[in-house]
Amino acid sequence: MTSLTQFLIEEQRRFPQASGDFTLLLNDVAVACKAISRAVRRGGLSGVLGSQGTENVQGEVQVQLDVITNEIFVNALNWTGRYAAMVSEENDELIHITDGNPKGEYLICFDPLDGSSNINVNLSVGTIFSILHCPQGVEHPTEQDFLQPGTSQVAAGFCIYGPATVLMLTTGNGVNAFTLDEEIGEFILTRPNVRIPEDTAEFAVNMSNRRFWEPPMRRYVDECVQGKAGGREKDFNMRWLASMVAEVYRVLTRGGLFAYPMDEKIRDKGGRLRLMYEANPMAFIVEQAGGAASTGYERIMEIQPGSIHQRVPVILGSKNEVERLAAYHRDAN
Ligand code: AFP
Repeated sequence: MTSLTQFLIEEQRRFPQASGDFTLLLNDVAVACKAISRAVRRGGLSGVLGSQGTENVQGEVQVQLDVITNEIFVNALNWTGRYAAMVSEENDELIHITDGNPKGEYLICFDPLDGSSNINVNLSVGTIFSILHCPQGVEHPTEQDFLQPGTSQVAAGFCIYGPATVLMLTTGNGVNAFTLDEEIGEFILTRPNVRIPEDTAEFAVNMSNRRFWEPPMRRYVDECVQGKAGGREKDFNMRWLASMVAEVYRVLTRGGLFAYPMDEKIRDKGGRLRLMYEANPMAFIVEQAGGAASTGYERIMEIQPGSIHQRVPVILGSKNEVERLAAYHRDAN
């Protein structure tokens, strides 16, 4: 039985010069996820499943647990001295480290409760995080210091609050999954070296948006729906959970293609999913597990961000299907 703590310390031993700060910051994130897991599981008992009655920077109505989990995550990291600043889906501006607290050399972007519109119907939700280096010599980070492409991430992960609470983590050396043993309060390594099958017969997309999609997306999904009758070599299955963490966890378990593509309703916003704390961390994990992650037109992790809440189209999962769909976009161009 390997705990997350043991795993991280053994990883750290591979880098003799390591200060231990990186190991500790990942442990801090894990503690925050444990606290969020408890808050989510007790949501109904604490009477906080309803709407907060406010909107976040995305113009989306916040549920109470959006705000509660955001506070948990910020408070769990603010004191540690490992971060120079934070970006949250729930905060318009950067979150600066409280005066008097030491600052560190890392930046973190996170969505404290992705899929929160599912919370009151008791479906899986999760926390997504992405960790970057703060540029050398920057004492007071600005938004500009966060605008690094996904290839600059030093770690990324998500914690899914489903039948089990599972932390999926990459530090650039593959992907490993840790299941929370609530009786001892430890994340235990349950899925070392997670890999995504290169082929799949399962796609996940919100079909109600079909009429708004670009032609390559419509072509790809129509072919999947028609299956062997439409020229594909197999029939396909479909899923849509409206919770990215749950979709990506399934893709990391049995393969698949997940897409929230560009559509005419959201073109002016740039897409639905946020680059810095949804698309980039998920792309890092998926690529590290042998999958692919694209906007349809370019590799997500090579996008140069323009703002901390920038949105992008997302197509990710089994490599051969993502590449087929990307080829349809190139053909259309
Ligand atoms: P919420 O966090 O507002 O529930 O949005 C979740 C999400 O960003 C992503 O996790 C889902 O894949 C996607 O939205 C679902 O979008 P639709 O509700 O349009 O299907």
